[in-house]
Amino acid sequence: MRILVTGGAGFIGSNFVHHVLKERPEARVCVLDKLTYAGNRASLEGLDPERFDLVVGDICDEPLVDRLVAASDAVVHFAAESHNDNSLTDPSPFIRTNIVGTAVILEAVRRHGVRLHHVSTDEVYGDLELDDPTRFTTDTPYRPSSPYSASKASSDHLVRAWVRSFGVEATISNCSNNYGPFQHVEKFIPRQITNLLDGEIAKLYGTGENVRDWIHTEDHSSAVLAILERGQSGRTYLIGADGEKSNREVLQLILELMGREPDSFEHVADRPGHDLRYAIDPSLLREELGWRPRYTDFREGLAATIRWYEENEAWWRPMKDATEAKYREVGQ
Ligand code: NAD
Ligand code: TDX
Repeated sequence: MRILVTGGAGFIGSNFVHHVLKERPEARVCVLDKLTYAGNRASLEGLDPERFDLVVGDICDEPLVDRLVAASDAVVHFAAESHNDNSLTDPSPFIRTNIVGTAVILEAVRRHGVRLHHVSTDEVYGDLELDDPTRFTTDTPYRPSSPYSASKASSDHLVRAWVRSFGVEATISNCSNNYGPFQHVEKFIPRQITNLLDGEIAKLYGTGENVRDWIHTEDHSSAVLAILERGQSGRTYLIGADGEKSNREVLQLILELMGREPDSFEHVADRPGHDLRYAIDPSLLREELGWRPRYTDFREGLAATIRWYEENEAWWRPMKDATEAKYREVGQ
């Protein structure tokens, strides 16, 4: 199988590329990635050049996408602008890449009859109250809050319209918050770890009571592969690993694992429109496809992630100063 992976030089896309090449010895992968500030060739090092190729380009480039899709058996679409905070400073790249780029991919898979898996987020469902006993299901109405989540919601709607109107063969997954190695230092967990490694203080938005539902990126990759191979076209699968934790809990675990005092962090300005709680009900994925997460011990997964950042400073150092400079401008 020849798989085109968009956004394969990003955090989750690169994990998926390594995962698929390891788990499916017959697979070949072509990555299409623009290498924005979030893309990194170094995340794809060590792959067999006989089975792997990186094309540096934009998913909005129609002739390029057409050519690459025509040469593929399936497309797994990860490419996106992915950071909520950036979407609050400048939404325009989110509209272009996440909405227009997805439409370009849909038109190409339609022309060439190629199977698509579209990677999306639980944030399309908005947020839940802290004491709400329910979790997100595929029946939860869309209610996105930020320009990022609204652009991802738009892309999901486009995929469903192309399935229904044009018979495109596509699946969608909406996953909860990922953690693990190779995540950009703008995101919550790597930002705190690298701040502490730099002798800087950890930063908690607002009260820190906001809850995220954490899943290891390896588990996200295994779920996407299961859906790609065995999911039913037209279906949406929610991916989650029962990992609900408040930001304060996660931060205090990082502080403990890194040998710091539990109160050695500061509260900084809250994110405007900050979603309170995400929680995924992954029953369909478990029941229909028999998928199970492997990284069920969050403490252990977090400790391994901390070790990875300790041992791989060369990977994250080049992006750290520019990231913190952007946060300083908005008081975070
Ligand atoms: P990331 O920001 O780490 O990586 C995004 C990648 O897309 C980068 O390599 C970037 O260079 C590339 N890209 C951006 N614009 C492009 C364009 N116009 N053309 C080609 N390539 C482009 O993001 P991530 O965290 O790995 O997220 C990957 C996908 O998973 C996204 O679609 C995101 O919405 C979704 N998702 C992420 C999470 C999470 O916790 N990070 C959770 C659920 C869903
Ligand atoms: O320094 C920080 N301090 C802090 O308290 C940062 C960077 C974040 N936070 C909070 C905000 C969120 O409540 O931590 C939580 C997680 O923040 P992010 O890492 O920015 O993730 P989030 O906004 O939840 O979105 C993530 O999960 C869903 C991904 O970035 C999205 O791409 C995905 O769709």
